[in-house]
Amino acid sequence: MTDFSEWFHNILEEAEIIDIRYPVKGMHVWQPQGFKIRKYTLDILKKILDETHEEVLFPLLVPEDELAKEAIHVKGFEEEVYWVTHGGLTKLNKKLALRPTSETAMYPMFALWVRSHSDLPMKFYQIVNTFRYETKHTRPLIRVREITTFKEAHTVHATREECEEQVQKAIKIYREFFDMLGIPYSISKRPQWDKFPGAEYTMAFDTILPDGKTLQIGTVHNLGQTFAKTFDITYETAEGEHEYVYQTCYGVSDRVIASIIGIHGDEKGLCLPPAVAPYQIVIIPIIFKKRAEEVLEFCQQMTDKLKKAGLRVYFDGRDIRAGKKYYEYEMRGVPLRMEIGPRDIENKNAIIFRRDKLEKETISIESDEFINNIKSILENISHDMKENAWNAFNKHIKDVQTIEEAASEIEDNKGIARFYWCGDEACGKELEEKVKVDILGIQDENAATEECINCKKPAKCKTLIAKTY
Ligand code: PR8
Repeated sequence: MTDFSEWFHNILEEAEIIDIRYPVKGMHVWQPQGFKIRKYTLDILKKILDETHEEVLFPLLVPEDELAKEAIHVKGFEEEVYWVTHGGLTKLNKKLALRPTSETAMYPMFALWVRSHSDLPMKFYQIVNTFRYETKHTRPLIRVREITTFKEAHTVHATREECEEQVQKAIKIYREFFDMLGIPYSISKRPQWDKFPGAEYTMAFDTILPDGKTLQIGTVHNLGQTFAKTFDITYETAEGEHEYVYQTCYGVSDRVIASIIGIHGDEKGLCLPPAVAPYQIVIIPIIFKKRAEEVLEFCQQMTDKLKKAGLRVYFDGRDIRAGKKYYEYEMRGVPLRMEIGPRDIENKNAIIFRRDKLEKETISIESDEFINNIKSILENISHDMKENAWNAFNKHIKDVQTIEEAASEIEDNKGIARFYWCGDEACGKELEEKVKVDILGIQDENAATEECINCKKPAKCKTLIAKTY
């Protein structure tokens, strides 16, 4: 695709994902097709989280004094907060913030909930909208001012070790989630100057969109005891002592949907993983003048059978050219199309078309065994889409030895360059300036025998750099 940004805008409109004409900058309307993709995506995440977390729902409004309590946190968000100052015509005594994220809404309550060591760990999540007055260029689903699909998890632990373990568990959860969507990612520790405000450190998932820019699609923050001390969240130990808790939080947003669309899509439009496709199969009758009724009836029976087997199926019996329907469902990214005409009914066959490979094959529908065949084809589609996306991603990550090589890797090969670095902030910022990129983060911290690509001092780690959204 030549111009990703243009392609992305067009497909959001044509496939009726979201309508960006809503008259507030950075805020958009989910349309039925988009809403379904969003729903199935969230269902996957909720299923994983529900095994170990409990879902809650906190208010949208945060009192000014609570928001202001954690100094580093509030500093990080001060330019992004929307304020409610009036109730009708009455000026409020205390301004209320629209949550930019929910630490300061939740943690005063956690202080009330956590009593003894036996209450811990606590693991909660909520799926809500959050508001950030982003000053950087807004983009639908990618950088929005109302994040409509903010999944935030917050956990509370008795010890530093457990908290550290939770960071690893959260990384595993997101790995599983992104793997089910076939979205490739790199995981790295953000440099100190780019961590979440108030965190000890931040682990981030980044993917690469087709224009070569990376998109942060999820973050896991180790909050240590920073917020516990600010909000006085303590527990009583078995020995009767009062100790501060340790905390983590982690989140993903609408960007996950942007990635599904951007990473799997192609010139023909969307290509949706079966797990989140509003319809996994569309059935198209091939109608000639004769036997039209019979074909329509057969297609309806086929639809009912597949639906009964738990698949999401749509039967398009509209009286328009089949070719027009093909075009539409290819653009909408339906993973499988099934074409059935009079001759197929006679031969007990159907033609199926895979959206990901754009290939047709004939399958037998003689016995109900064919339903398992269809299910395994859908599984193959998920598998192949994931593999395809990872192959493309891996081609765009290169280990480099010099700054020139890093620059040309990012300019020409459009992706991520990886090299040894000293870990020093001044050197890192100089590097970002020289290559006109951002440091994504660090990986593989044993680099004692190597030297920094920039200042030539002993290296401490490998770092990833890229142009970012
Ligand atoms: C937290 N607190 O808030 P985070 N538009 C779309 N997606 C966005 C935007 C935006 N304007 N800003 C951030 N994201 C922690 C963890 C509770 C949960 C996405 O963390 O500020 C990014 O993918 O890092 C980011 O990784 C995620 O939200 C969480 O936001």
